[in-house]
Amino acid sequence: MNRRRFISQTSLTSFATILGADIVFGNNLPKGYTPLALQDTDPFKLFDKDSGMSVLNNKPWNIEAKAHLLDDKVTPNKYMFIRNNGLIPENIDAKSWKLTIDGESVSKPKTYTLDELKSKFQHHTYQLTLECGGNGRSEFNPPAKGNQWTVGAVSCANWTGVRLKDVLQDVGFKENAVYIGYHAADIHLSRNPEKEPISRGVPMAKALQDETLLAFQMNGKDIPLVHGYPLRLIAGGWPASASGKWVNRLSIRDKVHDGAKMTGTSYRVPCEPVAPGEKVADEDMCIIESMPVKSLITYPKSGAIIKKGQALNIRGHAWAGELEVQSMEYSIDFGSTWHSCSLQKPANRLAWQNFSASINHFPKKGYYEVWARAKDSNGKSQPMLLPGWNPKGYLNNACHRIAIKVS
Ligand SMILES: Nc1nc2c(c(=O)[nH]1)N[C@H]1C(S)=C(S)[C@@H](COP(=O)(O)O)O[C@H]1N2
Ligand SMILES: [Mo]
Repeated sequence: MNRRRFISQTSLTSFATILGADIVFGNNLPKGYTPLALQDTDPFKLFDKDSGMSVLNNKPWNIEAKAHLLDDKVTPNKYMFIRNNGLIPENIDAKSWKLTIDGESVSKPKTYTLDELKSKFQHHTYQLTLECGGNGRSEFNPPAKGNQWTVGAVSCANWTGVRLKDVLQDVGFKENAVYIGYHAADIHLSRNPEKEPISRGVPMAKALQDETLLAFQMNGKDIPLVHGYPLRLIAGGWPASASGKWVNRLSIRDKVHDGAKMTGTSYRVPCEPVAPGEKVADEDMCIIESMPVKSLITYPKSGAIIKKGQALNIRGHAWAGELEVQSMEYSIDFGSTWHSCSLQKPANRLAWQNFSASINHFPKKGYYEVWARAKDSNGKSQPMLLPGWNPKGYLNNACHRIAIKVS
């Protein structure tokens, strides 16, 4: 090999393939230099997302949907929000990917290759709601630091994988097991390999549910890189931070997992309501478990105009963490009176439910808002406006509202 060539012949060939043209003076490219045309960080192209999505941050990448983009019953990749705490892992090789199960409460640590997981255990597919604990954060006052999610950090895709419980039972664990904690291949923003961007988990009872998966497919295809390829933990109905992407190690713990973002104000809220802005002692903070009841009007888009006498057909989804949604209502008079929507059963436990209504009682021309409100199977409804303030702005499940003009 000519020593004057700064860049390897293989990377030159692969650059040329991606560019669809030969790099004429390619042999002069300095080592480690990526041609400008390949430095494209257009996130929509990079992650195969719809250009209507909103980028909240690019380091790390955080991208959300808008309500009307979430109209599909099963969320396609192009409308799925991205929430990263660190940098996306580089050079993933699914062939050599391994998952190690260890921890204080494992009977004996065990490592599986991805192929072993796929061939040894039965596959299951569930449609599962994943909502970021911080979805809706932008509305809190005093404001909470972090990505200013509006309503679009929620998805409900089909996930295929093996049941975590089948794997945990195959490995074996002690009676004192209380929690599982995930470890993943993503990179801390500081690039310090000793630090993990995030390492969360769930109690054993959640880990052992039928729907808790070690997933390798999303919507029938390999999981897209940004969503956790090649292996992801999925714990539907809980803050999506419990669903570790790029998982390569699971620890069976004899105590509540104490990984990155399990303590302090991360994914924890005051156990009892506090006044907005109040300081909360560490011991008065509780880990978020099942997400609260919530809903989203996905059609029409806010700002729609209809003619007087014309019916307004609305539709959307409702979900309630571990619970089912019992009923769904809408209001056109700022919450003074409510009318029922028709509500479907979920595709399976922990999937969102579709609702619809035909509204034909707008009394006259003018500006209206349609507010939607879901009630869970315990009889708890969404608050009309903001729920309880908390330091990091989690769990805003206020009613979704769209503007309508009758002309
Ligand atoms: N390894 C790893 N897993 C992770 C995260 C992360 O940064 N790294 N973010 C978590 C958070 S906070 C959320 S809301 C979801 C987002 O999943 P998505 O990007 O596939 O929509 O992934 C969770 N799993
Ligand atoms: Mo999140």
